[in-house]
Formats: sequence, structure tokens, C-alpha cells
Amino acid sequence: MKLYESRRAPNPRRVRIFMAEKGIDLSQIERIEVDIAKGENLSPDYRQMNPMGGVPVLELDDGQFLSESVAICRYFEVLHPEPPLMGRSAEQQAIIEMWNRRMELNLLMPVAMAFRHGSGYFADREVVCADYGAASLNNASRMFGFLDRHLANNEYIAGDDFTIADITALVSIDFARVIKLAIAEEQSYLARWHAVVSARASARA
Ligand SMILES: N[C@@H](CCC(=O)N[C@@H](CS)C(=O)NCC(=O)O)C(=O)O
Repeated sequence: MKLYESRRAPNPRRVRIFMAEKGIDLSQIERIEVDIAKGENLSPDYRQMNPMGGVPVLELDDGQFLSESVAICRYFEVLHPEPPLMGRSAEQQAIIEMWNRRMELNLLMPVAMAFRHGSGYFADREVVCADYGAASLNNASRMFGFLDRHLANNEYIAGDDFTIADITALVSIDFARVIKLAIAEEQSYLARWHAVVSARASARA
């Protein structure tokens, strides 16, 4: 098994955290650093593994390639059901997926778009729209406020237990440093949650 990743990018980090939570020893997995700034992920060879060109990619021992972070996490969830990070019952699975999608679409995406369109970091491969970057920053900031209110009544993002939704939220909030968005002093519930999830050993993966 090989993991193609970029050390500082949020999507590979959420897969690493997920794997660590499952008790998978990352030092036993061959990890290949992909230089996305240089566009190594856009080469024809890389696109043979993932036609969408993003990191991470998981290469299985039989030569198959998995991409899309949640799909990779789903693979490990089935292989290692304990501890469950995507729910057990139909209801739990749906609730966790609901929250994980909210974290992806309404938090990770605006943070990523604020970075890409605010900095022009990937101007070699996409049209950069500064207004979209500014609007995305505003949306990400509003989502921080939403989460602070949500976490006033919830221990974790999807309720009582740590799940994949917390992992997606954690990598998004930490990556928001690149757009200079931080948890505000008055967002004490979000800060409480962030301290708790950051203290887990997996956060260092
Ligand atoms: N939906 C994909 C997104 C993958 C993705 O866009 N990864 C970023 C790094 S976090 C990337 O590869 N960026 C380089 C590029 O867009 O060229 C997933 O969940 O894995």
C-alpha cells in the first residue's frame, strides 16, 4: 500500500488522521510526497492514478488506485470498523455523512477557494477570481460563527462522538491559517472543541 500525499495540504491530512484514529501505523505505509506547487499532480503519469489530479491517492497492493479522501476513509472504515468514525446504524451513518458533507462543502471548500483565489497559488492551472476569493473568505468566516453556535450544544460536530466530520472540520480550520482566518476570542465553544480534537494523538499524523 502506498499513499501519495502532500505534507501540508488538508485533504491528505484528513486521510492520515483517519488512519491514525484506526490504529494504522503510518510509519509502515510507504508515503510519497507529491509537489503540488510544482504541479507534479498534473503530470500524465499521476493522472493515470487519479484523472482528477488531486492528492491524496492510495495505491493498493493489487495495483488499484483510490482517490477522493472520503472514499479512502470509507475503505479503511470497512477494513477496520473499530472505532467507528462513520457511524454504525443507518441513522448514525446518515447523520455523520450529513455533517461531514456540511464540513466539506461549507467549510473546507470556502477555505480552499479563499486560498486559491485570494493568493493565485494555482494561477498556472486555473482562472483566478479575486472577488470569489473574498466572498469565500467571508463564507468561511461565517461558518466559524455557525460552528461556534453549534458546538455550544454539541460535544462534537456530529453529536456525542468524535467522527470523520470532526476530522474534516479540524483540517479545514487549521488550514485557514493560510487565509489568516483564526478562531475569534469570543468563539469559546469552537475553541473548546478545537483544543479537544487537537489534543488527540491523531492530530499530529
Ligand atoms: N475531493 C478531493 C480533493 C483533492 C484535492 O483537491 N487536493 C488538493 C490538496 S488538499 C490538491 O491536490 N491540489 C492541487 C491542485 O488542485 O492542483 C479529495 O477529497 O481528496
